[in-house]
Amino acid sequence: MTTGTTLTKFILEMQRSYPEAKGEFTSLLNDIATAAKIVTREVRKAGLVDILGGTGKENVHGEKVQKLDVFANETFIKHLEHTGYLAAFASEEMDDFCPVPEYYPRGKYIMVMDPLDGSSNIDVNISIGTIFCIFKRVSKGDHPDVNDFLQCGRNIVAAGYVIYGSSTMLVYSTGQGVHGFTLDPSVGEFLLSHEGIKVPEKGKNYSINEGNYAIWDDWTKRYIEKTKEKREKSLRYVGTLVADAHRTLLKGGVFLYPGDKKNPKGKLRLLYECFPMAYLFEQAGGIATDGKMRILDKTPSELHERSPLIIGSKTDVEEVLNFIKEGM
Ligand code: P6P
Repeated sequence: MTTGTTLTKFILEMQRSYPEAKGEFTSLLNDIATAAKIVTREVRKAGLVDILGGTGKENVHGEKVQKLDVFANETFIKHLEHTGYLAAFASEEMDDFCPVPEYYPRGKYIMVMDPLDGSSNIDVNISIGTIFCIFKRVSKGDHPDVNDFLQCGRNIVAAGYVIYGSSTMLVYSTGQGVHGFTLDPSVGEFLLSHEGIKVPEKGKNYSINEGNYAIWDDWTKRYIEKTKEKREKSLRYVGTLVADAHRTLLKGGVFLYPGDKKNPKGKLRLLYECFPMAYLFEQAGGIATDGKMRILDKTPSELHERSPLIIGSKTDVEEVLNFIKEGM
């Protein structure tokens, strides 16, 4: 399809070419896009209004909650709960899952999200993002339950992210490849800019927080030392998963947030950070692993479970897996 096609037109065209694709995602993705435009408006003026700084509260992970986190969480829920396609939400910003209010129709999907990933970077004007993925409910009847969220990654039906960077982009997949749309603020529309994204077979960057060197497992130290010796890759690390993943998706290479001696499960959350990125990287021909198993083969035992994450180009991630095997 031609660059510049609107998100709505693209989804409808895709629906026609994939008879099994139904209209549900058209409405959902359009409402996600609307919420993303509203969050963009606040992010773009974050330095000017009293939306910076913390709320003084902490989220379930003991991390200070920035006001924009709360705003983003509320905005996405408000624009999606009425659609009749979703039955419940889970979010980094909410301790428990949140059913759609009973005065709205509860649909057959549930959505998990990190409404504002990288929020510690807001105050210094570094890219931040929203990450989401969608599952079909497994519970029957009116009331969704936690098992709707504790599903294997293979059950994901759609995933994506919004990156609030030099431009705002929506990148998503519903199982028919990965497609990127860039917000044109002059018309207020997301326009097709990256159709059929494929992760390059190999890339020139590695991405990891080297500040954790002292607590890395031996294999991580050996891999990074070898990578530095070979001088074939440059270190790029933003500290916002969406930004580091987006660069890796487009340019190739490898992003690692591995487990370490202090946190064997790593820092990132399986449900709304690792799963969506794993779904997208696999749809784009890349690999997503926790170092021992495919991320999408995992099943969380609780909403905010953490997991090591290694995503990127096939050749580059396979090289990492070889270092892990040698260390066994
Ligand atoms: P560190 C942001 O807080 C986040 O959850 C991810 O977006 C990012 O990849 C990671 O944490 C950065 O963690 O320990 O390198 O600051």
